[in-house]
Amino acid sequence: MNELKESGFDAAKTVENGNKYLLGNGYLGYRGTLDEFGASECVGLNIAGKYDGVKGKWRETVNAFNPFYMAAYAGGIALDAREKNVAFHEVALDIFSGLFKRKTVFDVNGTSVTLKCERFVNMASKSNLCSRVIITADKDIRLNIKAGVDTDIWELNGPHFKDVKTKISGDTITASGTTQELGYRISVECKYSQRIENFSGGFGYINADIKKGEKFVLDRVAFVLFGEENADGESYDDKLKSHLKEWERLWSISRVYFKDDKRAQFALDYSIYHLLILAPKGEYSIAARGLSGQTYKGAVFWDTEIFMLPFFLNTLPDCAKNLIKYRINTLPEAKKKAQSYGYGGAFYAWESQDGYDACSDFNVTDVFTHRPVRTYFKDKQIHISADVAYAILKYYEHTGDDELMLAGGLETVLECAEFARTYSYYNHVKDRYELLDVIGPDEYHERVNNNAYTNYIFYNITKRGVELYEKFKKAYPESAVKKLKEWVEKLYLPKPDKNGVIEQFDGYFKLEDVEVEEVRSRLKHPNEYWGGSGGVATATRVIKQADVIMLFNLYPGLFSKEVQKANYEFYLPYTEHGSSLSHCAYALTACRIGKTDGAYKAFMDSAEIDLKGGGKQWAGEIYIGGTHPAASGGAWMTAVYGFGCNKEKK
Ligand code: IFM
Repeated sequence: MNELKESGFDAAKTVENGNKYLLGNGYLGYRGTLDEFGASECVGLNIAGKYDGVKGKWRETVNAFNPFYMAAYAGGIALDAREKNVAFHEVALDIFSGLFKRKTVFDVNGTSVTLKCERFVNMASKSNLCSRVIITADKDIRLNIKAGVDTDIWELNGPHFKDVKTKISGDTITASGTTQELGYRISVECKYSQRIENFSGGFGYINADIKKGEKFVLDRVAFVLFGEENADGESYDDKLKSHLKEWERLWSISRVYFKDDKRAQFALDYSIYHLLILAPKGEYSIAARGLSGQTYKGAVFWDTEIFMLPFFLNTLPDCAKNLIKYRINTLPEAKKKAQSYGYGGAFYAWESQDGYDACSDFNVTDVFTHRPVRTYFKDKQIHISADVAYAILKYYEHTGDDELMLAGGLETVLECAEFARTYSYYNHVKDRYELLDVIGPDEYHERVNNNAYTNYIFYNITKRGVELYEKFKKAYPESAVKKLKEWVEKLYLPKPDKNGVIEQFDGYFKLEDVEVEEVRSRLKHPNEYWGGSGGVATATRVIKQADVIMLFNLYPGLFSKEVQKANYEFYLPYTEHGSSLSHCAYALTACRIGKTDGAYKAFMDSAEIDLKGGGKQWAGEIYIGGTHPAASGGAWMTAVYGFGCNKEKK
């Protein structure tokens, strides 16, 4: 199956389909919305890594002006999928060629009018996106089209543009604006294949009489440009050709095959599609909600290093290098963050916007009181630094890129280790270092001591960093390495108990022993936040996402199968999978311990999340919807490292 397809129009699916039918080229993302839609239907042209903050609101990535707005009328009647005169409506996404297609047939007072649209974000370019509209009718009819660059854009924390100006020059409409905070001058330019009349405020009109059976074609070739950048003069067909060629190349190196399982094959292909449309075209990284909009502030989380990087390492190593360089380039900010808390080394941003930590002290709003809730993700989710170091080491393991290690790679690893060393507490009684007051991957339990994931990952990245120092003998002061060596030997690693279970953090076993559904039944509001100081899960064993289980995926060789099995069986009933990162973590572990059914189910939950419009949409009153590229990356890892590498059956 090449296409994702859906017939009939359902207004309730507008937001979900915007995500599901998303187009992208690693730099620009265009949501799967219809030509006649505007800001209220969440039309979005999201730009990777271009941030702006409006005073008093969260800083987020910028959505550019929409070049493809169009309101068409035939015989004076609107060609709008929301109207009653729709005889047929279908949208499709061809994931092998990155083409969005739409076909709507209207009954215009007895005349059948067909509106077709094809759209792509040019994979062979950074700044280009194109649309072709074809209108036909079974009787002669008059067309009036209002089209232009819509400057009224969907924004979560905007408006981001000031000094918005629109102009027309020949067949090209341009809208430009300057971002409020950082002063980027962004222009959206759109070249029309039809004459535009009566231009005003970004829109113009195209009038045409079409004969029965004749095609009216409108091509639009658009660019998102910064400062002095220029558009080129290529046609829609030229652009389509290079776009398709690039998609062919990408699939030739990235497809993974399932034998005799069409549903799993499509889910995996769709996951790979979502990773490919995010492959960075420069030294920037991937946001947690990809290019589907401004959710999570367009910020980069550990999702990229731990869940997406493996795909890029194995398919597009240059993109993997870009992801790694993004972290090396933002080392100065990570050092500043560590210093600001009184620590040494590098404490990476929990929600990175070019290194700046966009994570708010109040990242959730309470649904009952409507008050911001103090969350400690930014201050205490210290494993982010270990995740970054882990990714650099993984990259090195795959590529043997000594140059990158010498150009900041090893320094970054050691700075991350140094941060943990300075963060740690020496327990005199037990003669060991402990990592106290942290948050592990399970965000429902804040400010805990000795989270197993955190301690183990810091231990391992430090050990490896120190070993590599012996090889390179450069890039870091020897005295600091000596301290790290001594420290890591005494870093406490929670061991499996008599049942083989590793306690997620000190005291976890003493929490109320109830499972997910019991805790869910205690909710008083569907969007209530489960964690933090007063959440329903806080005093219980119920966890948001894979935590100890995630550790096994990073270091499968460190733990016996029996231990992995014991923990899988223990933690699964307590795991809410409230994060899209969770299913794949269980899927991977399930593969290693021969839980074939569990692995398959968890794989599908991960791979189909955006096909089904799954995942939580709200954290308290904060909208967190969008695509879930970490789940796509996790699905890919499960297929390759899980199903592909584990032969053992249940
Ligand atoms: O990084 C994740 C985190 O682990 C759970 N909350 C959502 C973040 C972004 O996906």
